[in-house]
Amino acid sequence: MRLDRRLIVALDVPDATLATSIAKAVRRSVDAIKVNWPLVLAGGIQVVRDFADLAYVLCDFKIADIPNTSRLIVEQAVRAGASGVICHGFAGEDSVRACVEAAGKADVFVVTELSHPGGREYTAKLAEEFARLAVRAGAAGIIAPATRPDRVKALRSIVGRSLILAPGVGAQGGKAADAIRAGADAVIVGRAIYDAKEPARAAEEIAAEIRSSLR
Ligand code: 3DU
Repeated sequence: MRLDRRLIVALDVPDATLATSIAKAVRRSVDAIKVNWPLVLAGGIQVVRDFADLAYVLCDFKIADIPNTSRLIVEQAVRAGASGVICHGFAGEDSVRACVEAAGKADVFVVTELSHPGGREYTAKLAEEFARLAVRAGAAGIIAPATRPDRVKALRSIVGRSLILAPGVGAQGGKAADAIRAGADAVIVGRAIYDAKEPARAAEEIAAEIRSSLR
């Protein structure tokens, strides 16, 4: 995964036409487009095919099933054009390994600790284990909370040079610069970009914040 801007847009817009126009507007300001269930359920898997012509598409299907079902989901995502997929660590090592095997050349990212307050209840308690599991299973990286930069830092010490993508910037209260300084390779931003009056401008502003945090 090439991370020049260190910014990934989460297009949780349940309208394929609107999502496509935002994708076209922001594509030069971001490294990837993350697609989640709201958009795929509204627009079908065709949205992944369409976006794959524009950018690296990261399918955030938060796969958490038995290995066979996990494999079948990853195969469909990759067949549609996904360059990366997201699975949960809590489904266990055999399920994560099934995702990595089915992904082939595509990247797999493992969710460790969810970024919302409820993420502290259960996922935080095992986040380090999920991070270790991700490395062992050969995943490209992990998903860690931009809302808690201290946790990004702690997880970085476990995953070494594996990638860390951090959602929770903007609407959830996290700051891009803080997450990057804590060790995230890129931040994932949804509402602060797609709900903005000018999404391209909002993305550029976040990219500028990231650049300045690196000086
Ligand atoms: O809060 P935002 O609108 O910036 O969207 C964040 C996106 O990242 C959204 O698609 C959500 O499902 C995903 N995500 C998290 O927010 C937190 C996680 O721990 C994992 C994924």
